[in-house]
Amino acid sequence: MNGALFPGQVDKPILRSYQPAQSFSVHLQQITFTMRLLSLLILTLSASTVFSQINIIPQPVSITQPKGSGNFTITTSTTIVLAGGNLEKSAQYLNDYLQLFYHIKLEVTKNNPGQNTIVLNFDRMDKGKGAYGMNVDQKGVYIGGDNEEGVFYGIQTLIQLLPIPLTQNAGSTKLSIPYLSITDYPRFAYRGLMLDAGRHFFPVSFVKKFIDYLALHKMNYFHWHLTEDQGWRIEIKKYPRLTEVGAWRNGTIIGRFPGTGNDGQRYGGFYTQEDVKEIVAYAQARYVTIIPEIEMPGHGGAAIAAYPNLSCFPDRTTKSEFPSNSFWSGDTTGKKVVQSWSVYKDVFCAGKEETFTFLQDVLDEIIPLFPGPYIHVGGDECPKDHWKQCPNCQKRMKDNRISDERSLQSYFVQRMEKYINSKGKTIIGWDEILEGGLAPNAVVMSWRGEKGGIEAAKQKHQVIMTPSDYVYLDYSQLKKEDTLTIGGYIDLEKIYKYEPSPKELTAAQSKYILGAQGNVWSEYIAYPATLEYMIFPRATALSEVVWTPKVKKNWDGFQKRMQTQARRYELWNAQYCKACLTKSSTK
Ligand code: TNX
Repeated sequence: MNGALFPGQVDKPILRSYQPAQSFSVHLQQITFTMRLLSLLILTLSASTVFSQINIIPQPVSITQPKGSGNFTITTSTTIVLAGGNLEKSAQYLNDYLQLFYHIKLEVTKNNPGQNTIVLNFDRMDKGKGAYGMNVDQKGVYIGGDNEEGVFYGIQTLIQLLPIPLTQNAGSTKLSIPYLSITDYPRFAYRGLMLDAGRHFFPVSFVKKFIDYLALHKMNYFHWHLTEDQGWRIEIKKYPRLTEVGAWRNGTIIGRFPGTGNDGQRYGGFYTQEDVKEIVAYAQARYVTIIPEIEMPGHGGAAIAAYPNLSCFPDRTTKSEFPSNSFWSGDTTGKKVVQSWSVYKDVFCAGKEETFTFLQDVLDEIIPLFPGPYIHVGGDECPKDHWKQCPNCQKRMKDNRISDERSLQSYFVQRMEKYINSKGKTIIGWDEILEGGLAPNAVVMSWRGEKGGIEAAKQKHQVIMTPSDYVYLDYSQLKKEDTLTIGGYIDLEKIYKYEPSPKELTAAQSKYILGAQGNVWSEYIAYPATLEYMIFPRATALSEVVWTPKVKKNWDGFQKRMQTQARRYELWNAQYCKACLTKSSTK
């Protein structure tokens, strides 16, 4: 990582929330000034003492503190001891964090000097991936992971036990950690966030930051939505037009759909395969698995703009599919990358062999790039209008005795699943893939409520819960939101209280619930700063939903710990919704 934690970070003061109060007279100005001096003094004094309390998010399974408290202090002479193998990357992560935010670097060694150490080791716990134990006493810090992930999560907990400096230049912060013992492991194996890079493109540096945000919350899956009607975002060498043409649109609607105009700005971007390799390695060092999503059969408009034959009707213009009063910029002849939001009828043709050849070729380049077990094939929001009119699709149905277009979608997904399985990977699809019959090994992402997830679990399919009413991070988080969003309303309490394991399932069936994920759709999120604002603090609440045992969750306790977490956001220089942290009926 070599100082790359939060790439692109600029070294500026983090106390952006403490803006000077407005003063109306000289007298008032003086009072304000004195008060600011005083509060600065209090804040400075408290920097080295008060904020070393235990405010860990997600809340660990168990924390105990010995009678007669004490503190261990990390100094420049503290060493990180690698007592187990393959832990260099975790030690490096800790060192990078210490260096970036506390300006100290510790020696990493395999010899244990016996004291003033941070020991990284393995201890059998039989609590699955990510389990760890931790002990802080006069000798130092001991982290025993059941596995590598566990050690990494122990380090995340250690990071959260450090006092939080008030500025990023706080090399003088005393790194005292209270004596304690922690046993901890995740409730769910799947703890994820999805980033939509299709509607808006996010640069490599921010994708890395997003992965850091996952890691800092002990989350382990990054679902990367890479293709959309509004942009194709990954280089495919065999089909260069995907990024030459498909990664760019001539404009974007202004305001909420259907918009008030078009900004007329050419917009786009894509990740090269080299970028992807770099991001995958970055994620691996943080025990984050990336799930690439290549959308099919719907949401393929950008690919169709690049290769019109993928459409049932290559000669129909893209614009002709939209209402005549929709806002477009630039040339509107032929197929075009879409400039507006919503669902769009020009989907991949299910009748042509060419479509399957294309998608298999794309997957042939995608699969070797991503070492994780899953490929997401989308499957959502695929209007069947074209398939109903298309002679090729109708012939396909007749030849294969497919009764309706919904079943044709099943044929499509099952065929692609077979191909992906033959390459050793498992598919994930949005819950629409249940319609017309589920592909045999598919994992279902339940987004239209929990119904699809419940049904899939009953059919013994694995499920990731991501219901739009609870975990859509593109929805508003304040009643009076002054940021343009897609609408909806999910406040911090609602997401915190989300329960991913539905009561409709028996204990045996609920084993199929792998976990949950927050989705960041980016129609109305064009910039990293807006994206941070939308995910924080809600992603922090979600981390506790997926990690902490149900009985340990506590809304009041969480809100208290959030006060410290907000200071961590400040430390990281991350945007967040400040108003979401105050109890107020006017929200
Ligand atoms: C539904 S969730 C979609 C996305 C939109 C999102 C907006 C899902 C599988 N499809 O295409 O961006 O709503 O909230």
